[in-house]
Amino acid sequence: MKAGLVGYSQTGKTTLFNALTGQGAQTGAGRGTKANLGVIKVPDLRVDKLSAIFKPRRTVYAEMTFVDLPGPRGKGVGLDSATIQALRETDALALVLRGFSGLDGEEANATRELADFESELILNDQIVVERRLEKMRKERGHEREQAVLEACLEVLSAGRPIRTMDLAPEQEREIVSYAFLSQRPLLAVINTTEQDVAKPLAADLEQAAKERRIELMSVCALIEAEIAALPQEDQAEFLTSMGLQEPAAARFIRKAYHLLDYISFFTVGEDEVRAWTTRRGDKAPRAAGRVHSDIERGFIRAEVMKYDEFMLVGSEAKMKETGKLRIEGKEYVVQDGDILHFRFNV
Ligand SMILES: Nc1nc2c(ncn2[C@@H]2O[C@H](COP(=O)(O)OP(=O)(O)OP(=O)(O)O)[C@@H](O)[C@H]2O)c(=O)[nH]1
Ligand SMILES: [Mg+2]
Repeated sequence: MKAGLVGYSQTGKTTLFNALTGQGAQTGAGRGTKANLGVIKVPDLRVDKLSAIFKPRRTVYAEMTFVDLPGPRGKGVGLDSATIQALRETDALALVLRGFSGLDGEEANATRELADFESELILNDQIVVERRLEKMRKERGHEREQAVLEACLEVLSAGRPIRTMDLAPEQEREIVSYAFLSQRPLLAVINTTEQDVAKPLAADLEQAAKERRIELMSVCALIEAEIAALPQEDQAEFLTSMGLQEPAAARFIRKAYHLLDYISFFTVGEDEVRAWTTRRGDKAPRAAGRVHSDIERGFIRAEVMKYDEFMLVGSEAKMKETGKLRIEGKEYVVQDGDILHFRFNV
């Protein structure tokens, strides 16, 4: 999965990116026109616990890719075509909003920034839809697609994102190839000052986010970058001293996961304990395909153990004895926390 860190210039995207990827407190990279790419491990206590039981040669966490994209310099400047292309290649967007006074002393106004940035996304989509409809109205044979696009245009013209439309799955399919920007799941990250990080968010911001179906969280990127730069042993102590439960990276990833309907399943053994990412609702063969396409093609069945049940008894043998190791077929819908073993034949 790939999440784009977007937002206006000097809002702290690169600082946050460095914190998330553990590159420490350094800014500058990702500035200007260059995009930064980073992969982070998804922290998961369940992986640690399984690893403690199996003592495998390798422990592998799920991964998430971030792209740190340079933002427009201000309202009205617009997103350049390279950035738009990069946005289209992401699964979800994390929009970084400035919650601290700017260098020139300009006060933070996250609510306005949020509205402005969404307008950019909406405008881009509107242009795409209008161009397409102009052609379609002269042709025939695209009636279903045209109907969905007309509905989109109405919403976009009213300044609302496509995200807020309740499209049926068959309508979604008609427009999936457009990869509309205002349809992307969006997590707004308010980059606050050290003083404000524990404070509740402003009511108008909460309201604006709700109307747009946007999730909110606040972080202090500077603190997070400092934490990330500390040696592992000191991180917990520092967090406690700041009154924080865990680094923002963990919260951020959980939010992003939730937002995207991603879940984790595990494969275990003496060789490797590993977490994998799949979409909520995926059936066993699709999940198997995340591990290897051969396993999806040759899928026969999956042996399933529930993480919680497994932790209670502590071994595969006991799971079998108590009848808790289940054999599931092609129609099984994988659940978050499933420990899976695939049987396949190629
Ligand atoms: N006061 C304060 N300054 C911050 C915070 N986060 C970032 N900054 C500062 O804001 C400036 C810009 O940070 P960057 O992370 O480079 O911002 P950016 O969004 O990547 O900027 P562009 O790449 O130009 O789009 C740097 O001087 C940071 O030190 C914060 O939480 N509080
Ligand atoms: Mg940057």
